[in-house]
This record gives sequence, C-alpha cells and structure tokens, in this order.
Amino acid sequence: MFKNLKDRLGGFKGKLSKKLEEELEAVPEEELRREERAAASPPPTTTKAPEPAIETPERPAPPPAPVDRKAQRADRRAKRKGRKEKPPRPKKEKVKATAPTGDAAFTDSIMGKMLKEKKLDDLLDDLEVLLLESDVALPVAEEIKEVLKEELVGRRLKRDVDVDEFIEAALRDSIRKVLSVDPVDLDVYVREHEKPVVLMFVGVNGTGKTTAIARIAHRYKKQGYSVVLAAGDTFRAGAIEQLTIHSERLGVKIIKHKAGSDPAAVAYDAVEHAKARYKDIVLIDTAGRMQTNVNLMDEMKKIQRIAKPDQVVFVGDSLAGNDAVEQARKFEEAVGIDFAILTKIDADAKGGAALSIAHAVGKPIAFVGTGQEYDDLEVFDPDWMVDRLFA
Ligand SMILES: Nc1nc2c(ncn2[C@@H]2O[C@H](COP(=O)(O)OP(=O)(O)OP(=O)(O)O)[C@@H](O)[C@H]2O)c(=O)[nH]1
Ligand SMILES: [Mg+2]
Repeated sequence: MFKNLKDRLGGFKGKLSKKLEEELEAVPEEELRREERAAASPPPTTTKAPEPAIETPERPAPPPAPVDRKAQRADRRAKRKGRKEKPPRPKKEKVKATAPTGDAAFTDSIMGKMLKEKKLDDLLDDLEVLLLESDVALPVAEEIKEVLKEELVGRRLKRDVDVDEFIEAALRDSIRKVLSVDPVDLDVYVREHEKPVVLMFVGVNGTGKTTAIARIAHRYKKQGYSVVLAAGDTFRAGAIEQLTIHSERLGVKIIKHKAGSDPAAVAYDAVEHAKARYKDIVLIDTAGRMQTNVNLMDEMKKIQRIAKPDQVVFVGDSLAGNDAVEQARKFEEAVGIDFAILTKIDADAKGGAALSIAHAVGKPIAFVGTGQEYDDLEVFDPDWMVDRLFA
C-alpha cells in the first residue's frame, strides 16, 4: 500500500536532512567557536528577555567546555548510514529522550543550522516532482511544498536536533494539513441521526460502489442496526443479482424492481419500506456513470431529488489516481457529495488519490477499501494515512 510514494518520501527525507547536516559542516570551526562564545555571553540589551527556545541562554563566562563537534557530526552521519561501528563519543553525553520537533526544534541562536532559501527551493521542487509522479494533484503537491517551506525557511535548527526526525515531523505535518478537512464520523452520524438514515452511493463504473455498500451494510448490521439495500443500478446486466447475493449473504432486506426500470422509483420504495418498518439505514446502489455523461448525471440528480438521501457518498478507485480526483470534483458539482470512500488501496502503490481528494474537493475520505472481504473497510483519517507513509 502506497509503496511508491512511501519510498520516494523516504528518499526525499534523506536528501533534505543530508543538506541540512552539510550546512552545519559548511560553517568553519573557528566561526562556530566565535558564535558559541558570543551566545554564551550576549551583549547587554534593553529589549525583551531571551526566549526559552534559545539553545544556550545567559550562561556565564567562561565559555562552555569545547565540544568535539567533528565527532558529533561523524556520529550523526554514521547513524544516518546505519553503520555498526561507533565513532568516538563527544565528552558530554547528549540526553535526548525525544528529539524536539515542530517549533521546539528551532532556536533564535545564530549557531543553529539553517538551510538557505535557494537550496531549499531546489529540494522542494524535487519534492513537488515526486509527488506529481505519485499522482498527487498539482494544487495538493504545491500546498504540501508551501507548508513545508514555511516550516523551514529562515529558521535555525537547534544543534542537538535529530535532523532526520525533524524532517519527518515537518513532512508529516505538511501532509496532515492537506488531508485535514472537516472529518466525518459515520458511526456517530448514524447513531445520532433520525432514522432511517439514507445513504446514496455514486461514482464511475467499477470503482467499488456495490462492494462498498455491502461492507457498510455489514459494518452497521454488526453494530445492531437494521439495513435495507436499494437495487438502484437497474442499468447494468447482473447488477441487481450482484446486490441480491450480497443481501442474502449478509441477511439484510433488498428492495428491487425489474432490470431497466426507473432507479429513482426503486430508491423511493426502499426509503418508504424503511420508514414503514422502522428500519435504521437505507443504502442506495446506483449505476456507474462517467462524470462526462450529461444524461446519466441528470438521472442521478433525479434519484437524489426523489429519494432525498441524507448523505451522498462518492466511491472512488484509488488506482485511478488523478482521475479519481477529477471524478470526485464532477460528482461534487452535480449532486454535492458529503464524503468519499476510496477503494482498492490495497493495490495502490502511488497514494496520490488518497492524498488529493479531500483537499481538492473539500470533503473528507471516511473509509478506505483494503481488500476483498466484507471486513476490509477501514476508517480513514489523516493520521492513518501519514502513519502508513512513514511506517
Ligand atoms: N482489491 C480490492 N478490490 C476491490 C475493492 N473494492 C472493490 N473491489 C473490486 O472491484 C470490482 C468492482 O467492484 P463493484 O463493487 O462491482 O464496483 P461498482 O462500482 O459497483 O461497479 P459498477 O456497478 O459496474 O459501476 C470488484 O471485482 C470488487 O471485488 C477493494 O477495496 N480492494
Ligand atoms: Mg455496482
């Protein structure tokens, strides 16, 4: 899952942290000493007190014991390369329970590591390219780049920060930000909403709508709800039979009409049935349709007008990458989607759609399909995605 994107992000992280390390090494030893002495006895000033983030606040003269900086750097390089043999440790053992990340990783001290904007820009362009190659939508790739840049430009890292960890935290942050739109918790929604809760599933052909419906039915049946399926794909041969098989396996009611009949009427009947029998949830299947087919998009609008679903669920195939994002946009324009389910991520190496849909459409991904079984439906949230990318 997301292997391609994960590997590339790992490579980028390595390059960026190497550059940061080199920046420190580029500062001549003599200069570092001078800066260190200056920081140890700062000139008297009438302005505000030093901030707690400063690495070496108001230490009295004499200057601090010289630290074996070469050894420190060698140590860090060796750690990066995963070498077994250890270079000589610096005299003072560093106590680093957890490396500072985010704002805590920065210092106002002139001794910190800083990456010049030009060098950073070049690296961030590499990041953008690798994201685009992983099918991340352009505005999303740009946003990730910008957020990361804001985190880094003109700021100096404390010397004891583990650069690798710091870069990973900054990358995680920037990705989490683009994934964060108002989340949806369908379990809470179903629990608190007036019954029946009506969900209509839309998307292009073969993305996994019918399978997603079966999985959602399974999920909520397990939670004790009564579920009704509406066989609203009256168009594709075999679609009604496919949903009927799921209803039998799952032991849930199905409302169906003849093949070729009006899908809006099927959906309406299912909702009426649920109301009359006090059922909790109605799941409306619809035929797959290309977002460019005006007639079929109009037919979908009619189902929506008549069945009045509480939530419209866009089902996207993660393997479609950027296309899935474009489809989501078009369905959003046509019927206004409430959230997305992204299927087949078990087979998706790129991860672009998963990263892009929420930001591009402004609607969250609520679940992802992770395999072929009824249970292969996982709740999606930004941390879930970020953890998989950096696992
Ligand atoms: N690997 C994998 N396959 C999936 C997943 N979800 C669905 N599929 C497969 O995708 C294929 C299409 O699934 P359907 O549920 O029939 O798709 P649909 O959107 O209803 O298709 P149409 O009704 O033709 O528009 C089936 O073979 C499913 O088994 C998933 O999360 N992972
Ligand atoms: Mg179907």
